[in-house]
Amino acid sequence: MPARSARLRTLAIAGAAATALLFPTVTLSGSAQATDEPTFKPQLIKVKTPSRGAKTRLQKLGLDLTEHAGHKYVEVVAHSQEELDLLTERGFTYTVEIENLIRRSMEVAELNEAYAASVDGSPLPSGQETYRTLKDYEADMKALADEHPGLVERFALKRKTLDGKTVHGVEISQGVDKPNRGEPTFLLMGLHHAREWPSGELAMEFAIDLAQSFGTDDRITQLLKRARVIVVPVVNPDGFDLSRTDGEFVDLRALNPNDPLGGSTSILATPGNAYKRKNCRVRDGEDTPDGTCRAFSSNSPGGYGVGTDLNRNYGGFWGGPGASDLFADPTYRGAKAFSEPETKNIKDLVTDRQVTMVISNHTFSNLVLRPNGVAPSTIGQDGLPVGDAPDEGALKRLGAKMTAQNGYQNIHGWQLYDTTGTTEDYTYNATGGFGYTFEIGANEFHPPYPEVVDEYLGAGDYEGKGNREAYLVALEHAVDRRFSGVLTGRAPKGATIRLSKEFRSPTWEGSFKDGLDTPIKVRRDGTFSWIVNPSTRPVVESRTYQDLSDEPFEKEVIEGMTPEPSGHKDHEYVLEQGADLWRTELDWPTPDDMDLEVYRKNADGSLTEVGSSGNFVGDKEKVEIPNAEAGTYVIRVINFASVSPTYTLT
Ligand code: 0X9
Ligand code: ZN
Repeated sequence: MPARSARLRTLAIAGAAATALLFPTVTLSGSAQATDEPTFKPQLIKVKTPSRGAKTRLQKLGLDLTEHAGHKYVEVVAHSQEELDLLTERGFTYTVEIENLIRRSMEVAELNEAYAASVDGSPLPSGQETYRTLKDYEADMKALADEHPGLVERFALKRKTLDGKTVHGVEISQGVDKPNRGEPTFLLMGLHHAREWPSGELAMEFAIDLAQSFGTDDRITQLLKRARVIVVPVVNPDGFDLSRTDGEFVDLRALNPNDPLGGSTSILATPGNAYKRKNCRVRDGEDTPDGTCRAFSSNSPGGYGVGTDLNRNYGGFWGGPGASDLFADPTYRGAKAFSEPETKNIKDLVTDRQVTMVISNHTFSNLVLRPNGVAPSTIGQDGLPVGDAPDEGALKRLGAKMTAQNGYQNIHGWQLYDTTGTTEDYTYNATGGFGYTFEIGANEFHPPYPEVVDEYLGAGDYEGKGNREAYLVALEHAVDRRFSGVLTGRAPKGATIRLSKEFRSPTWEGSFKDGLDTPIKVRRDGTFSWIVNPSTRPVVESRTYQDLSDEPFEKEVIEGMTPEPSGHKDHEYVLEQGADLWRTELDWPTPDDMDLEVYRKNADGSLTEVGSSGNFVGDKEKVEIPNAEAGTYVIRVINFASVSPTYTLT
């Protein structure tokens, strides 16, 4: 495949009407350089969050959180001065990591150009030298299928995007053009989030790699005889196209043949969508004329306000913690579960075949994340702590096998912050097929391209391994019979039989009609052998906790005086004996917001957080600690935004 190089874009638009549509907030000026850049440039900042509770409070501010977070911080994209002011007002402190993300995008584009000029093809399977555009992905998928008939097929997903684009994927398997005869599927996806460019690159490279290696590499050949691999490199083409092409500089001289600038040059950074995250939903329940997403996105800071967060729109516990119901928020969950065509597309893929392994690529923070999306102590729909996934042990072991290849951290999704409605929380709970999020890369949403090369092939201690090997481990899992069932039998030759199942999938507060329906073709010898996911879905598997009684064996009530807004009050509490379940409830008379955190007091006086509850405004707080040990604890009451003078701890 031909290698390409990045070029700073010159926009050629005929006529002033187009100008007004594209840049409604920009005033032109005749100065020589960059004076028309929007005054506030998006920044990457590192916000201090000393506890999990602080993280939850930060999450409630509706800011654009990244997955780059440690025990004591979360990195955030700040899109306006108001957001920085809000942080300070709420008592958060931060340091600036990247001061001007638009300028950084420019630097990255220049570095990519320099890299492309310095190499004659990268060591990637395709030789790719810089980030693909949407057009490049389309061309590469088509070329791959054309070059490998019978091994690679390009297909269109069922629903077009809101902007009228067709989403494509490639399916790779020996005899891919023949009907499925019971092979399991590994689904690899990229670019749910528009700005996370490496997530699509690595998916596309893996597809190319598999096709090239079939017939020469024995391990890959064997795997492609037993499994089907589906790669959807760009799940969100509307968002990605904007992010990839609208974050650069525009040469204004091209806008008007009469040259309103009196012959001077003006280079302008567009408000830009380079850091757009979501899809192109403009208003719930409404479609917009095809091709207009760009115009609607240009009047929101950094383009991030518009859209639904596809990674909060899946059905799995949709509408719960870590997802917002406010349209302008970065984690807007959408009007209902699967309200967006892009998430429905993926749902269709996992419900009409046996997908035994899922990886959804994102950037960044070098993580392999496994279900669940919310902490085990979170109280679920049935009033019990959600606990760990029933397959926690096996999910963790497979995570470790993959992180041994890419050097990432192997952790739960919830360990950084809570999420609901994410891809793998739905696919795992609906099918039992294991699912992971990969957060690729160390520091940026779309770093200089050589880092993409390293992330795929591995570098340093992981040279020769990297995500290429991690994906192969995933593909091996997809065909591992210890994790699937096998249905065998006889049926009329060439007949199609179906495995169907109807059920309801839980959202956070209800459920929706759901089901799986896999067709399979009987072999010419009249037999079938069909690899399938477990018949019991994880979501209905028995709970870890059993309720023996509604009444606690001991109960205590503490009244307290509310601290100042943003302040907190600590209650030292001695738990005299261990308890199967220790529940602390915080109540107050007004409909506003307090939060609750529980710490264990260590021998040296330091505190370790063991539970927290930071519900949205109006909801009261509850922390449940399963298997609580006797000892000294600190119960912390935080006034997030409450006017009540008193509170009650039970
Ligand atoms: O928040 C997300 O959707 C993902 N991170 S990103 O920075 N790429 O947006 C993580 C989703 C799964 N992870 C968690 N449950 N934390
Ligand atoms: Zn993401």
